[in-house]
Amino acid sequence: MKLIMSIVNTDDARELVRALLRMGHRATIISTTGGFLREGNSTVLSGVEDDQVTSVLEIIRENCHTRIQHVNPPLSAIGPGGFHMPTPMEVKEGGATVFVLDIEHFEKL
Ligand code: 2BA
Repeated sequence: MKLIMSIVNTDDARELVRALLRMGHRATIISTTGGFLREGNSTVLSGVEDDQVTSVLEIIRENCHTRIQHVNPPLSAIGPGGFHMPTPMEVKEGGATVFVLDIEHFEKL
């Protein structure tokens, strides 16, 4: 069994979970915050059998869209030092950052 953790744009998360459920998968949404932009995103957890991983990845691909954002760089990206006039930088965000983890043991108690 695998746990698929997908960090996605919150605007895509509901539709993604709907699509997963329609295809007979189970899913949980957690509200999360990106470390770099410090903006809200969503993490979708889905526990599946090994042979369903490809299907879930396909559903994620279809429902999560890449966005270009222009943001002022967070202080952590500027580094230590003196005065700095921030210039907006372009970041390509999403569609999804996906981790597929082996599950050692699964049990519903
Ligand atoms: P954030 O950390 O807020 O990052 C948002 C976007 O900013 C990233 O999009 C990337 O395009 C850019 N970015 C991140 N760190 C950067 C840096 N040091 N310099 C320049 N640009 C940078 P994505 O790569 O699509 O990531 C979207 C969100 O997925 C991230 O939000 C974070 O919450 C999560 N994520 C991405 N990679 C991860 C990882 N290896 N481990 C844990 N979470 C991760």
